[in-house]
Parts: sequence; C-alpha cells; structure tokens
Amino acid sequence: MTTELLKASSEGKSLNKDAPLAPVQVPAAVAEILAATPIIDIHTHLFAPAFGKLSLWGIDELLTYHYLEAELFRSSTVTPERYWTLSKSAQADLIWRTLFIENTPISEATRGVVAVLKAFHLPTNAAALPEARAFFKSQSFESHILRVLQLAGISDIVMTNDPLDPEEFPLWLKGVEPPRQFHAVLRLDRILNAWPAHWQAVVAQGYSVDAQASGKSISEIRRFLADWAKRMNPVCMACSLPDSFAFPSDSMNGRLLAEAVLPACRELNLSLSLMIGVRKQVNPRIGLAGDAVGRANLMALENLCRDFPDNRFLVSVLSRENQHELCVYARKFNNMLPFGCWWFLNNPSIVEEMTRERIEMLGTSFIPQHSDARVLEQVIYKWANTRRTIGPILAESYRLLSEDGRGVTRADIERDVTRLFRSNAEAWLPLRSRT
Ligand code: FIX
Ligand code: ZN
Repeated sequence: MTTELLKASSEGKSLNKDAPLAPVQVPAAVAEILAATPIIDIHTHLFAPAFGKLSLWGIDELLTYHYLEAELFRSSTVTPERYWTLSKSAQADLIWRTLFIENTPISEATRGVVAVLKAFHLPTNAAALPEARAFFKSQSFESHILRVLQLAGISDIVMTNDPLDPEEFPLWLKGVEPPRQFHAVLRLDRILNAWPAHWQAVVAQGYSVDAQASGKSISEIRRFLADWAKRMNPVCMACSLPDSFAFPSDSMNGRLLAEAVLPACRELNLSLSLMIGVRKQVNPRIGLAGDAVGRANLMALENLCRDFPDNRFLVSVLSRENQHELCVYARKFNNMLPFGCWWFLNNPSIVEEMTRERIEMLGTSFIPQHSDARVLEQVIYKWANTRRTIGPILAESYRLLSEDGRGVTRADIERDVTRLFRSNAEAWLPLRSRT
C-alpha cells in the first residue's frame, strides 16, 4: 500500500483513487506507485538455483561483470592476458582496488555495485572485500533470491536458455524445473547465427540435419524446436542479431528464420524476441566485454513485421541511432513491441531520451526496460535506477497532459505503470500458463 493510501487510511479517510490529483501531487504519486508495482524483468541471464554454477551471485561475480572488466582495462596496467590467469577473487580484488579505491566509482556499473553493498548494509568504501565476502558466503541462495527479488521490486525473472550450451542442456535433459518466478526463453543464437559451427550439436541430440540445412533438415529443426519448447516451456524464442542483419536473405540465417523459426513460433503461439545491433567480439582479448555496437538497417525488421503478420516480435535495438526509427516502425506494425534500453543504452542519459520519445510516440504500448542482469544482485540497482530515471519522465508526461487540459488520478497512474512494467509483458509472454 502506498504512503498516501496508508496516511489516508490511518486518518480514517478512504483515498479516492479516482479523484484527479493536483499537479503538485503527481510526482510523488508516480514514485510511490512505481515503487509499489512489482516488475516483470523480461530479459536476464540469471538462472534459478537448480542450474547450479550457472547461477551467478555474490560480490566476486558482481565485480567481475564484463561491464566492469571493460572499465578495468581502461584504468589498469594489467593486460587482459594477465587478468585471465588470475583467480576469480584476485580479479575481483583488482577491480575493486582499481575502480573503487584508486578511482571514484561514478560510472553506471561501478555505482551499481555500491548500491548493492548499501542495500545489504555493507561498507561501500572498504579498503578490501573480506566483510562483503563473508556476508554473501553466509547466505543461503534460495532465501537470498527471495530477498533480492523483494529489494529489487520484481516478481518475475525471464532467463536466457541455450539448448546447445554444453553446460546447460544436460540439466534440461535431466529434467530441471525452475521455480514459478523464473521463466525460460528458447535462445537460438547458435542456430541462427552460427549454423556451420553448431549443426553437429543438433545431430548429436538426435536430429537429422546437415551443414547446408538441406533435405529434411528444416523439418528436423522444427522438431528440435518443438521438443525443446515442450522441455523448457519457454515464454518466447529469442536471438541476438548483428548490425549487419538483413531480411529477407538467402543466407543460412535468413533461411532458418523464415522456414523454421517463424513457422515454429506461430505453431507454438510464441513471440520471437530479436535483439539487433551487436557487433560480436570486436576485441576478443577482453572476453564478453569485447562485444560492441553497430547501427542496423531496420528495413529487415520492416520486412519481417510486414511479411509475417501472424508472428509477434519483441524487439530491442542496440544502437542509439536506431531508436527513433524503432518507434516509427512500432507505430506501423502492432505485431512488434519495442522493449528495453539494452546494454550500452542502459545509462540514465540515454534511458531518459529513449523513454521520452517512446511515450511521445507510443503512449504506454511498449516495455521500458529489462535488466539484462547476469549476476543476481544486479537487479537491485538496475531496477532502482530504472524507477529513479523513468519516474520523473512519466510525471512530466502527466504535467504536460494537465497543461493541455486533463488531470490524472492515482487509478490512471496505476493502470499506466502496470501496463508498462507488467501487462504488456503478460500480453506477449505466456507467463502464467505454466503447466
Ligand atoms: O545477447 C544478449 O543477450 C546480450 O544482452 C548479452 O550478450 C550481453 O553480454 C549482455 O549481457 C548485455 O547486457
Ligand atoms: Zn542479454
């Protein structure tokens, strides 16, 4: 229950949520309602506890996040080659010393670690990490997850699940069952972006496919997708795509998309999540931190949305320069839903620009953010930052509306925040139909 509601009820007054708010009341009402609305996080790299070491959490994982590794190499003399020889805790100590002691942690990713330490009442400027390590070591993962979800204000975590990942797929074959807050996504990068390197892994799982995807390969890939959908019960299929993505195309990517993945999504009534614009491994020396961004030609998306009207596309694009045209395309095609301020865009200065233009062009018919969290506790700062950045933008939209002649009520704001952070996701992802 929000502060004003509590105050009203303590004074024996029932707050009329349908009474127009005075403009001066709106910013606080937005902040309260955002804080009180549990969010559905529609894209993360988190895993439920049953996935064992794939589930990353705790201070050493927080500090060795690839966003921070990228920043380390700009402020340390250590070479990447030397860094990769260090143990996880030595890597974390080096990052802590370099980015948090020798420099002020004012970047988005360093501030995030500070926010997590503060959330658990741990020192945020300690000379070293023993107290933080002891704290996380003393937590039981299952109860820790529930506390983190509560601190972050999120109700659902959508994972990223790769049926060809040698560390992950055996767990699914054994019969892993994520708890109800965790939802699977059938991730297709290895199939759609690297078929030559991975078709044999599909054969090894019992499907008659070949390097050219000839003969009965397409029907076998459809069978593979249907079998994995039965196993994972995914809320969508997903793939990241390079800035060079083109469609239609007679490339393997274009063929497998048109002939196998899109028909499978229709048959299974699943949306396809496309994250477009990544330039993989521009600097392989720094590992996951070595990916970059490129402006994509969104004609590919235009062709997909127009030529496959019975498919639904959740879309996030990585280049800031692609954002406005993504909004325009969303106005043309209602089978496409823009989501998130992805990766290099998840910084207040850009989140503000993107969210304002989305509200101006799309109203509340988009999903403002996902966390992309790789380490459990990151959701605490990523969602605090989202609420901090988006709250004032929403309040400003209501101020303009009020100036133009219509006030808003608490009920309006609750409906809008719910749509942005919950019901748009529920309409496009079958989160509740889990068997
Ligand atoms: O393709 C993806 O899901 C990207 O989000 C990741 O590959 C990327 O490393 C990431 O975690 C960005 O935040
Ligand atoms: Zn991701």
